Amino acid sequence: MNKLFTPLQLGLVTVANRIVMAPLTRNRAVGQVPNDLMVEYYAQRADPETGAGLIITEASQICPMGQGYLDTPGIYSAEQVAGWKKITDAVHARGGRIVIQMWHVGRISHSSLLPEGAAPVSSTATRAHSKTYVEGGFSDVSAPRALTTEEIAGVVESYRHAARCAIEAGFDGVEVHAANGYLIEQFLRDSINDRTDAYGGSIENRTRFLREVMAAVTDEIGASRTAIRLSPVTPANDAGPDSHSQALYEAVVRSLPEGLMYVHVVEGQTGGARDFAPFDYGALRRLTTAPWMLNNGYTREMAVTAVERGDADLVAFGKPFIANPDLGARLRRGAEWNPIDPATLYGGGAQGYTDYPTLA
Ligand code: 8OZ
Repeated sequence: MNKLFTPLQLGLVTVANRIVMAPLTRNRAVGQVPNDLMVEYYAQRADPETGAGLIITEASQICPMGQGYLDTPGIYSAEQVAGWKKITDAVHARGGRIVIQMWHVGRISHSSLLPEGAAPVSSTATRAHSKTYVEGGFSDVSAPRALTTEEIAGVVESYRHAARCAIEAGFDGVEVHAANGYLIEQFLRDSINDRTDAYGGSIENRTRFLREVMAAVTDEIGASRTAIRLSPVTPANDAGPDSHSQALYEAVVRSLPEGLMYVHVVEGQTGGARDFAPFDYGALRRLTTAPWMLNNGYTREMAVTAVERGDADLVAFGKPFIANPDLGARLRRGAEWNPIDPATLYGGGAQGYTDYPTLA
């Protein structure tokens, strides 16, 4: 059989195949709490025979200051844990596996979304040239303030708390979102991080925040239930290129705790050109023994080849899973994929969310 459709051990759990539903922001969590419509959406994609071997949830803020867009879910309160529990139960009842993506947006936010209209926090006080989605539509992001050295430990503790909440909610693990120009990447890249304390300057210093987050999360729930997502060259959310991308991300991967559930890498520009900037992803991979997940614009043929050749252990599909709840069945049969409706990606209700057709 084609290796894409064969099982794999990921930490404490076995996934039935190598097909992963990528994290996808959908903005249906009104009040930041997962709801029944979201249960249906995830359940539709959970059966590994027809859907994904592993689902990664949409990015979910670890604390109120971690939110950057309207109606994204959180993973820090009892009410949110209860909402997510319905989703993990529904996925597990269908034989699926699910991890939650833990997110702090940093400077990619707007004061109207934050407690008491606060300014977003970041590694820097420089505003990003980026937009976010707030009540009433798109808006420029707000000017951030730089976290003080003393405050950083509190943010790390928010990651720890969110990881504990995720396990209480029944998730099989967590994926730390260290990609796409959000808080962790705002610390990693010298194009953004302008600090002069122990969290800025050298690669050793710029990776410190991520190392502390990974240490706290793995201490709380174990490395076998902890994963990470990286995007070494993406320009998403005004993340300019680091002056030494290859060296930076090799240092990142070298610094990761032993025995992670998996490492997830976005190749190129998130949702765009795979060859956006030169980068040796194979060299990154050789630095870890963790299962290796690749993402960005994979076709069936590319995914089959990547797993067959061993370039990847798992392949994550984003937009195809939005438009095709039965993407797994379509991949098995070599069937066509439904096209995506861009108008219903962010916000709204069931339309363009739970009503995409499956094969007869
Ligand atoms: C699209 C819209 C809003 C957020 C990411 C969490 O890029 C996101 C995101 C994507 O990682």
